[in-house]
Order: sequence, then C-alpha cells, then structure tokens
Amino acid sequence: MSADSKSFYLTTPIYYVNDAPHIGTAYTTVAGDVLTRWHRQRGESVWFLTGTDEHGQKVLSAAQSNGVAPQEWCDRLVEESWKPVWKDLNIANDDFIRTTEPRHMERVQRFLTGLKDAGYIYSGKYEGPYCIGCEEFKLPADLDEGRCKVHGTPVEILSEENWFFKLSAFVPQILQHYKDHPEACEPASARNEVVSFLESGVEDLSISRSTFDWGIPVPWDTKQVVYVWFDALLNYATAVGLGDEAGSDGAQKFLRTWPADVHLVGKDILRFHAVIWPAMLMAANLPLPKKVFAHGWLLVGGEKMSKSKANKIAPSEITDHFGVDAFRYYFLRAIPFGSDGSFSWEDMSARYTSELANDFGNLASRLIAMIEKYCDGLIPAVAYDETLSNALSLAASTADSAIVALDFQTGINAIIDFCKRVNGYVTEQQPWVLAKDPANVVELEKVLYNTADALRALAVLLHPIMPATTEILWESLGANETLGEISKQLIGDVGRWGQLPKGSKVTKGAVLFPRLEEKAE
Ligand code: ME8
Repeated sequence: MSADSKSFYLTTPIYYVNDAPHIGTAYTTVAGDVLTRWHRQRGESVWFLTGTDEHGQKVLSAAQSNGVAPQEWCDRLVEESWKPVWKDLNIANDDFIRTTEPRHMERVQRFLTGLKDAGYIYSGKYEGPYCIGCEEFKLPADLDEGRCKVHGTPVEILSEENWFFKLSAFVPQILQHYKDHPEACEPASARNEVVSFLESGVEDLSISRSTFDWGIPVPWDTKQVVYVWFDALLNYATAVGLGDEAGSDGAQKFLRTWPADVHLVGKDILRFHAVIWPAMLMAANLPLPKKVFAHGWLLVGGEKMSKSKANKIAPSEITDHFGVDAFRYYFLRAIPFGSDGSFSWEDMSARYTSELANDFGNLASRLIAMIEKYCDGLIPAVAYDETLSNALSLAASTADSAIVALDFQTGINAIIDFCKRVNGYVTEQQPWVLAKDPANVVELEKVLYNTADALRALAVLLHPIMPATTEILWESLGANETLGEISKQLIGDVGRWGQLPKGSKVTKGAVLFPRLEEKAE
C-alpha cells in the first residue's frame, strides 16, 4: 500500500443511547463533519465514523425504566432519534457503528482472545467504587463524600471476580509516546493532565462484569460481559475491519484507514482515550492514533450541559429558530475549540444578525440584485483587484492551516474577515453611484465582477461549515453549470482569482439568512 492511499480517518465518540442527542453531542459531531468536509475539499480521501454505544448498565437501566428490552430500546433510539438528528444537521458520515452489531461484537471477542493469548488478561477480584453515570471504576480522588464528582450521585461498591487487563504494564511506554509525539494528545492542557495522571500511578483495569448480561460475552467465560468502555473504544478499529483475515475486504479497509488521524472527544472522556485505548492497541501491537483531541464543554447557566440534567437543549430548539447552518457555524465560531464555552441565545442572535445575515447574506443578495439590474443578470468580464486577491490568498491559507490544526475559530475568523473586507470594497467603490453614469460601465462591471468572484471564494471556504446555504449561493452565481459542484472545489485552488466565467447567468435564490423576527412570527 502506498502512503498516499491512506484515508484521513476521523472519529467522534460513540454516544450512549440512554437518551436523545443534545447540543453537546451535536457539537462534537458537527466539528467532525466540518473537519472531514474540509479535508475532502483539500482533495484527500476521507473516512468519517460516528455511532452509538449501546451496552452497559447505563443504557440497560434507561431501557428498563422505559419498560422496553434493551435491544429494542437501542434500535428505537438509533433509528428514531440519533440517525435522524445527524441527517437534519447535514452530517456526512461515511459509516455509523452500533456496538450491538455482529461486525463489532465478533471483532471485539477476537481481539480479547488475542490479548489473553498474549498474556495480558488475568483473573482477579475487583473491589471498589463504580459510577454508572460515568461507567467508570473510580479512584478515591474522583469522589466527594462517596459521590461521583461528575454526576453528584452515590457510587456503587462493587466486589466481583473479574477479568483484568494489564494496563499498568504499558504506562512507561505511553508516557514515552507523549514525549516523542506531543501532538498525539491535544490541546496541551489535556496532554498535561494525562501525563500527570499516568505519573501518579495507574492500576490494572477490570474489563468484565458478571452482575448483568447486557454486553458482549467474554469468549472464554460467557458468564461475564466485556466492560462497556473496553467494548466501546474498540469501535474505532472494529468499524474498519480490525483483525480480519489478510486479503479480505475488512483487512484492506483497515490498511487504508488505520491508524485514525483524529479521535475527537470531549474532555470528560479524555483518560479513556489517552490512557486505556493506547494501552489496548500497544498490547495488540497496533499503531496508535495520530491524535486524540479533547474539546471543552458547552455550559448552560454555568454548568456542563448533559443528558441527565434539566439544562439539556435539543439541537432542534436552536435550528428551528436559526436554521441548521447557523447552528453549525455558531459554536465553532464562538468558542475556542478546547475551551469551555457558554451558550446564550443573545450571543447567538447577535452573531447571526451581524456576521451571517448582514456581512455574508446581504453581500450576496446585493451583488445578485446589482448584476441583475446593471448587467442583465450575466456575470461581467473577468476583472482583477490586487488587494482583494491578496486578502483572499491570506484568508485561504490562514483558514486552511488553522482548521487542519482544529483551531476552527481562527479559521472561521479569517474567512469572515475576508467577507468584511469585501463589504468594505463594495462600500468604497459604490457601484450604485457608478451606475448612474454610462461612462463608468467598465469600472462598474469590474467592481461587480470582483465582488462576485470574492463570493465564489467565500461560498467554497464556508461550504464545509454551512453546506446548504453555500449551495444556494453557488446556484445563484450560476457556478454549478460552469465550475461544477461546490463540494468538488478545492481549498488549494480557491485563491486563484477570476474563476467565475463571463456570461454565467445569476439568479436570485432564497434569502440565505432570513431576519430573525420574520422567522419567529
Ligand atoms: O461518553 N459539551 O458517551 P456520551 C460538549 N459512550 N460536549 C459534550 C457535552 C457538553 N456539555 N456533553 C456531551 C460517552 N458532549 C461514551 C463514549 S467513545 C468510545 C464512548 C459530547 O453519550 C462530548 O464529545 O456520554 C463527550 O465526550 C461526549 O458527548 C459524551 O457522550
């Protein structure tokens, strides 16, 4: 296999199906979608995986309290809730893995058998606290008067004969890995936390449970089921053919995708991904993911928004008012990825109006209206403006390097700054004044062409973030017919000025970002 046939492989966490998606889970999934769309527009081959985590006590108890068998509960939530919400948010994942699928369960069992044969699994007794909310064995420092610090709920005291994984044996190697490859765990604050956790001493991990049966049976001891996190982490590899026979489709897929380029996670599940997961892979002699990136939390009323709290917000509560693309834009634009950020309706309304409706939407509608009025609806002769063209090149390269480094905010800012620059150009050039005197026709057409080509570039650069709105603009500019599909436009080529050909027909499309008060009526 040649190196260039390796896909850019990105994963989101697989979410528990104890409830429906909320804006926190949507935040990670949208970020993954934006990043993978961006990489596709860099001309790369991409594989984007999301899915659901369906085993364990937390999901089982959600099913039980709804009086439904766990499999039926999972099927219902996945089909009626998770998949439709991702579709509504325009998430273009290539695969969706469910941990109750045979393709996953079989590969987990095979992996576990391999680890046992290699001597990394032994039987022992676990005695200690467990939080079902976290699905995690707790350390004394994780508790506050017998309650989990994350959930505020009392922990269970477990005392069970379990199977253990020799996690502690891998600690020196993992520490060395982060020394050699600091980029493997980002941002730096997340890496520092992981390193001090590893340095504080890590114990072996109990990887099976015997007190309930909603899980993958341990192949050599079917009275036990695999610990839900051990099962769940493996999804990233089982979904792309982990352990399949050499030469099979699965094995080829694995060669093309593994190791993952980015595991996107929230900081709540960093340790699982940056400590347990690399140890599991090391034990199986598999390459480690290139990067685990832990983003911050969305806070509502100062608290982490979560499924178990009353502060959860469904994506539709926001998209019904602002539209899907504004939702996709807002969180990545407003919050530095990696930091916590508060959601507020006021801030979102303000940005919607100033950045999306005024700076971007109005620019597009004014330009189309002026080309219709002054140029019979046809793109005028190709023109060039050095300042705008230089500003575009800078915006495109800044956005590209920031976004591939997961600094969405800097990337989007660069694009929006360019949009503001184009607005400034139109204000300075005053095409509506030029239009008053036929002697200015060449100058007028030049201004309109430059504005149109700048909008062509803005549509391409904003497409990964706001796919539906930019499609409408692309259609309005007549670009589908002349330049082809917007999703096929390359980021590397976006700065080449003068791509819109003379004579393409522009049409007035739907308003890109309607005024909010009209929508609320
Ligand atoms: O942890 N702000 O699933 P989960 C930002 N099944 N992101 C948030 C968030 C918030 N307030 N709330 C949730 C699990 N998230 C496991 C994962 S992976 C092998 C198994 C996002 O349903 C964020 O990505 O509890 C967080 O890590 C994830 O949802 C937790 O989802």
